Formats: sequence, C-alpha cells, structure tokens
Amino acid sequence: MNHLAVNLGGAAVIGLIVWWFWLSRPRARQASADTPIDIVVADGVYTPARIEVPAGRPVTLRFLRKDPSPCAEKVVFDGFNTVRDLPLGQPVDLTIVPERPGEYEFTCQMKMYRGTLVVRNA
Ligand SMILES: [Cu+2]
Repeated sequence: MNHLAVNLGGAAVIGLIVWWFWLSRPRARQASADTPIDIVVADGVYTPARIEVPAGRPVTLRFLRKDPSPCAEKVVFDGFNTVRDLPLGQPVDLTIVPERPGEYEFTCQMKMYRGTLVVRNA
C-alpha cells in the first residue's frame, strides 16, 4: 500500500464523516452516553470541531488521534477540569455530564487544536 493510497483513503473517510455528521443531518445530532460521538484528531483539526449536546445528560466523546505529532497528544476540557492522554490510533472515550448550557472549548495542550462543545437546554 503506498502513501498516496493511504492518504486518499483517509480523505475519503473524513469526507464520509463530514457528510454523515454535517451534511446529511444539518440539525444537531442527538447524543447520549450510549452512542459515542467520534472525533478524529488529525491535521491540526478536530473533526467534527463543533458538537451540540443537550444539557444534563451524559455524553461520551470518543477521540481517535491520527496525528503522530506531540501537539495532539492531549485533549483538555478546561470547563470540566478534564485532561486526557490520546494514544496514537487508540480510541479514548471521555464521558461528561454538561450541566449548564453554554459553549465549552476543548483544545490540545497548546491550544492549537480547537473544538467547541455546545450545550443546549434539553
Ligand atoms: Cu497542540
């Protein structure tokens, strides 16, 4: 398998994710602890980078790090006092219960990767 094929495969997967999460369902997804939200960590961006969840219910975010650079090795949720290590290629589940509506940023430890958890009134 050559690198181009791998990259094209990755792009196809990302395209599929974009289509599935953003284009096929323009309104916010229903999220719950039982059905994790997959977040790919690659090329300096979280995909998806903006996630809407209802307040007061547990939600599980499943991070999959594909970026080998040390920049991507942690995810930090300041608003929830939570930091997780992200081993390369291994999904990491993070379950939180967002009690109050608002926008909560999550970032890598250097704040180069940036995402937003949008908590709505349920
Ligand atoms: Cu970083």
